Amino acid sequence: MGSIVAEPFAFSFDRKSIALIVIDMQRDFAMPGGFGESLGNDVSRITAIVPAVRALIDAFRAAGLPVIHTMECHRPDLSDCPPAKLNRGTPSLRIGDKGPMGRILIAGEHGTAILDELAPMVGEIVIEKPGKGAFYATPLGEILKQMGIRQLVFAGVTTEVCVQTTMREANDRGYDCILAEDATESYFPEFKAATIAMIRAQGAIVGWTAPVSAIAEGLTHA
Ligand code: TIU
Repeated sequence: MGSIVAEPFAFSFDRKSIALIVIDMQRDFAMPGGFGESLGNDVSRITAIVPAVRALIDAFRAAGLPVIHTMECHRPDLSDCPPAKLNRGTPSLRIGDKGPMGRILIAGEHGTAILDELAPMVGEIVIEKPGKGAFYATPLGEILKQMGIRQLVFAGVTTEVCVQTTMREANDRGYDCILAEDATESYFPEFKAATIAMIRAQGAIVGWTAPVSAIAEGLTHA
């Protein structure tokens, strides 16, 4: 068994049953002209965590442990995008509209792809998801069962939207979840801080949190 120095207390894991899930590190959330900016956000906060996310991915790859990537995206005909999502608010560009990086949040478009620095390696699982949570309308649950995964390390964006939603989905499905504090980011620093606090409150009611360095250290000794 391995152990990671974490809050609110040590996170125990078995190296045979732990995986990393990197949530939605896509151009659409990190680059000007994408979905994140269309919603009025400053996307430069997201690119700042790329080195930390890369360090965490490298630690899993070096340990020979699974790395799973997710992408929030929709089919070109938008048949998997409910009107409630498509028509929400007053973005400068809606899902499916043509932007400078291609159609917003559409599978296969340049802007929808994962950032080059964090691109999946051949053989790593990539989950395309139409919702904020990665379990909803995807094969993720079945894939994790087949792999025998019981503990999940989370990184990616945004902390309070797709990361937190997926952690809560996973927690309810019986996974022990830990969030890499410096490998996740929000457009709103106060939302990131609140999410980290609420995840680990009440004796890890949703899960644990720890910096990338502590997670990498735990993997090395497992
Ligand atoms: N807008 C926002 O904060 N996030 C999303 O729309 N998707 C993800 O978090 N990936």
